Amino acid sequence: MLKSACQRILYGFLRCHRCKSTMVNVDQCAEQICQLVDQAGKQLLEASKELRKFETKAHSRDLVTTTDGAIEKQLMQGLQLKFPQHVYIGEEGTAGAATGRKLSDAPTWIIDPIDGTINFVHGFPYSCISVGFWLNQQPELAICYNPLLQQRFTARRNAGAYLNGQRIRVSGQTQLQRALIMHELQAANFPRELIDRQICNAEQMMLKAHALRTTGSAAMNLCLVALGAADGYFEFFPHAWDVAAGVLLVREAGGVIIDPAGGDFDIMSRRLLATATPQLAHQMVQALANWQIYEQRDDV
Ligand code: LIP
Repeated sequence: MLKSACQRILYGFLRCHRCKSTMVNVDQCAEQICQLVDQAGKQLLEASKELRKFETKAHSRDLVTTTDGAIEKQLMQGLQLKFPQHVYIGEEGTAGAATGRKLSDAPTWIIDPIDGTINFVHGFPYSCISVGFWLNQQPELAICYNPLLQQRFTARRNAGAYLNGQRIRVSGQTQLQRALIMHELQAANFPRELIDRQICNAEQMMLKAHALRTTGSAAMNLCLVALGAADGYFEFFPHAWDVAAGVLLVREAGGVIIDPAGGDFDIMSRRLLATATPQLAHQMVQALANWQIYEQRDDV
């Protein structure tokens, strides 16, 4: 399965605009990350069979397990071996300590070792390893692997999106009143006002759409939109590493990725709207117009 899923995203070299000199062999990048994610998937699967102890980070709902750290380290070391010049940004901070979390034109790996860590801790099968490879501040490669459901989503810019090697497409839904919408509500340690805004947005969508669904993983939500199993997804607060791969999957499956206020998507802004069509995007922007949320950027 790995072979077919990865065969689909191999075909060539690319040049880094800014540092003209850097020729990036994207085939090598695709082959290397596919093998590393395959190994990491086995690690995640093994760890999911044991008691999943956790610690908390910024607040009581911001969980981390030893598996998060181990997988990020394994991916980092495997990539740095082949690509010492590339830039790394990772959730657990193994990556990017030197460069901070600023996105430049340089070849950059944006890694979430386990997206959906709370799900992983509880054994709720919506967690995945998510890696996006960006160049010139644009996504080039994407892989989201959920070994619990044996789902491997891969994409390459201008080469399509795939699930286990099979081409996938968004649903084509153009009407909000007929749409299934993914979203996430976060309590974190937010002030009441931010919680109320999220609830107002959920209420707006609940009143207008077919139904709302939540998985607890931004990456899995984007995979479901790319697969056409959901028609839209909006969230305020996802981090760059939660969405760096999923946004390419949705775009290569024919979907739309914008800012929830209608402007261009900015990966560091912690704001995202993904839809099957521009028409649906327009209706969702209108539905979210009154309760926009602006959180601290990832690169600040
Ligand atoms: C999760 C995101 C999700 C968000 C969760 C959490 P993590 O990432 O994928 O969108 O709502 O609060 O941030 O922490 O499991 O990698």
